Parts: sequence; structure tokens; C-alpha cells
Amino acid sequence: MRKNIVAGNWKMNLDYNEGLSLFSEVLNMVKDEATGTQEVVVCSPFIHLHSLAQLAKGNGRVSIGAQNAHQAESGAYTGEVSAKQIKSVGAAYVILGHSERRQYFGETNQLLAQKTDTVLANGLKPIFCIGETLQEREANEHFNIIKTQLEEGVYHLDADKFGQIVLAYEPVWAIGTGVTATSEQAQEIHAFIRQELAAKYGQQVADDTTILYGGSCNAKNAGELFAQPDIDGGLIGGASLKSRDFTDIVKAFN
Ligand code: 3PY
Repeated sequence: MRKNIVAGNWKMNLDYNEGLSLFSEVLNMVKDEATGTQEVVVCSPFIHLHSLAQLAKGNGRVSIGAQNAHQAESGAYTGEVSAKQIKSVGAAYVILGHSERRQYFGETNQLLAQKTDTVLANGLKPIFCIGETLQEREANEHFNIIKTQLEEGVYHLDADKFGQIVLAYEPVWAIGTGVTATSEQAQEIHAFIRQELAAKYGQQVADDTTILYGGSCNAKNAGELFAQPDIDGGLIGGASLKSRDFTDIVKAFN
């Protein structure tokens, strides 16, 4: 049975104290309000990870994640952070392949395949992002793009390893634009992804894989998106920066 997850992606926002205070509010709200969301993940900048993990200790529903990791185990990579370091501060997840990383930092499917291996080897779970640009959708290429991102990014994994991955479908045209895919558009792609996974790994693995929707998901549209049969939660950008909005999204599973 797959898990539903609401994950916040703070991106490069919030200084150290702002992050701690937002997270404390989220923890209190999530604790007080029972909802159908099984796991809440907060993916913060590296500077917050250790403190957030300390605050979340003893809370069985809230986990911490990073937004990137280097593909090497360690070494002379000034300014980078390794999966082992991320694990050592108590994080459980790492976002990989967010479209902003692909677009601004030139991350390719091949590089992301390496990062996926390193993250898994260090006992962390990747939240692996895929999604098409507006031009690709307009050219009716979106299914091919998603298929290639899966083939080149994660299909080298065996079924056991793949079982530790969370996927996030984030249409690039819906990221930071305020435009959301309609629930029908999102469901269509999620169902396609699940069908592709079934062809590659078998129906059981496909049924057990959590597939999140990301891209301007907010407290208003989360309920309708999460009600779709193949949407198992969200990767939340801007709305994760406000405790009330974020917890309303967490509650959207009820
Ligand atoms: C967004 O909602 O804009 C995101 O990029 C989430 O990762």
C-alpha cells in the first residue's frame, strides 16, 4: 500500500531563525490536527537541516529533506554537500532533479542517475522530479519526455531500490507561475507514469510507488488534486512558506 506524503520545498528562502520558527509552527499544527496525510516532509536549505531534524525528533509523522546532494561520496568539491553529510544530520529525503536544478544548474538525466545512486547508497530516499516544459507540452511531447526522464534517471535501479523512491510530477510551466495543471491534466500524467512503472517493474511496484504532484499546488487546489486516484500528495513550493497554508494542504487528504 503506498504512502501519501505532503512535502514542502522551501527552495532558497528563509534565514536560519525564520526557518526554525516556521517549522515549529508547522510541527505544532500537524501534531494538533489529525489528518489523512501519512507523512509530512519539509525540504529546507542545508543550513536548517540539523536543527529541524532535532525539533522533529519523536514526531513519527514529520521528516526532513534536503533539496540536492552531490553525486560523489566526498572529496574536493568546494561548496557542495554530500549525501552522507545530509544523512548524518538526521534528514531522510533528498529532492533530486527539480526543474530549477535542471534549468539553472544544467543537471541532466545522466547526472541525476548518479545522484540517485549516491543518495540511496547513503540510506536516504530521493524525491525524484520529472516534468515537461511548456514548449514540450505544446509540441505534444510530454509523454515522451516523462518516459525518457524515467528511463535515463531511475530505470537502472532494480525493483528493491526503486521501491525506496518517491516520484514527483512537476510540469515546468506550473512552477512558480501560479498556473496549476488541472486535476485532469495531472491525473492523466500520473496514470501514465504508473502504467510505465507497471511495464518496467510490474503492477505491485507501480501500485506501491508514491507519486506527488508539484507546481503551484496550494490550499485551494490541493483537495481536488489529491482526490485523483493516482495523485498521492504534493511537493509544495510557495505555499510551504506559510504555516497555515501548508497545514491546510496537509489536511487536504481528509
Ligand atoms: C512549486 O510548487 O513551484 C515547486 O516548485 C515545488 O517544488
